[in-house]
Amino acid sequence: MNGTTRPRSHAAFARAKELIPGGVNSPARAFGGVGGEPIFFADALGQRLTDLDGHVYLDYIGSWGPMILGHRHPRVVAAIERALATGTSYGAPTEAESRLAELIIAAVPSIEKVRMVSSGTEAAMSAVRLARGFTGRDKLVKFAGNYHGHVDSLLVAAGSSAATLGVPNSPGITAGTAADTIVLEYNDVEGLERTFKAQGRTIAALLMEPVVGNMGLVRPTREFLAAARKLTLAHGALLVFDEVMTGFRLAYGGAQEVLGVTPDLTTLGKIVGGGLPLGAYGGRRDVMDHVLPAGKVFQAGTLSGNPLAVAAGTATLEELRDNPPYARLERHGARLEQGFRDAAAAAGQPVWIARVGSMMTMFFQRGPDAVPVTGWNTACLSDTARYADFFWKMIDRGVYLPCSQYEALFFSDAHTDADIEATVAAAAASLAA
Ligand code: HOZ
Repeated sequence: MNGTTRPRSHAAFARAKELIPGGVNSPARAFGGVGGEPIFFADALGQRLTDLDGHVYLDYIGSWGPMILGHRHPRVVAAIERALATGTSYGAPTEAESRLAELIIAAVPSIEKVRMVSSGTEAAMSAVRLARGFTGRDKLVKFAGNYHGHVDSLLVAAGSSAATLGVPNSPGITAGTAADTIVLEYNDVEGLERTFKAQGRTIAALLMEPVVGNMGLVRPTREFLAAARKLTLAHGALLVFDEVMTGFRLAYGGAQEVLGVTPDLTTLGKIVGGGLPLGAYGGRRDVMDHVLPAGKVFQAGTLSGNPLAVAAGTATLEELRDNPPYARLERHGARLEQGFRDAAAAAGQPVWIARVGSMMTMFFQRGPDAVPVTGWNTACLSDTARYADFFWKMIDRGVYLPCSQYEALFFSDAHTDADIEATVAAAAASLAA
């Protein structure tokens, strides 16, 4: 399967399996979608990862999104060190939290007030409770293959590792909880219209990834986004954008800036914490003021607004604001996309490639003609065995891609022109092999 040996990773995984379920603290990193054993890492710097056995890889995961500036960016490291010198957690408010809140509100078009939590999952869970508390309704609408963390009510037809590992509806989620979640196909305008016509008065929120990263990358159509906004407004439901992956990545203002659609609530994670555990949810002031203690919707957390995470997030956002990398990321993304497209064509491998900025997926397809991937019904037709083969061949060439067909790749501002060219060359060689 892969030619490179990694005895220290192998031993570390064997030990971890004895101590941690499946040997990992999150299933997305278990390599279940590509077979073989996960690689254990010892070091990360800039655009590179070094594994326990000393092999170096160009990193196209970036911790699944947060590391847009590359690993150990000097401005972020300095901010964490400064925060460290004054204490790691107070369980009390700090001025730094307001500074980060101000940055988030200035960046994200729809956010007027924001609450900090510790992960994207917490942000989604809290947004759901808030939407229900605000509207007094129970039902949620979500899309198959969209992933909003491991929140019970949203772990229905879920993407990411839930889809990769075959548990889109996890055991442990009660039938009652699942019954309050309506699952639709992404980009299906008619399905959306039918659902709101029939059940609009019971729907608290429509949750969506405005650009999906969790079934591989899938773009929304203009009509679909417009329908989502129009129907939620018409029926008094809240539109919630999950921008955990896309926030501060597709643009400083996230996907909503690029797409020109303003949701009622937005969930954030990953980049907002600059590589430390921090999530956030925010949106309309009148909705956010329902959160306790301003309002009555309960949500709390000992480490919410943790000083180290706030410092890392603040430094990351300030760097993105002061030195926007988005034009360079787009240029590199376009080159990567074209290079992968040419390599697949030369190898006679049918693919569907979807990309927005620095997020991209090459779906391996089975037929001779490319089939547009518009939602889970088409994403799930991918030739995952071919993807796995490609993944391992890229590993052997020092390129660390997502370990599942159903995850988007991310690259950083630290990736150079030469890195992108080396990746394109590795893809051409891997596809031809
Ligand atoms: N949200 C990440 C990408 N789908 C996965 C992170 C994880 O589950 O470890």
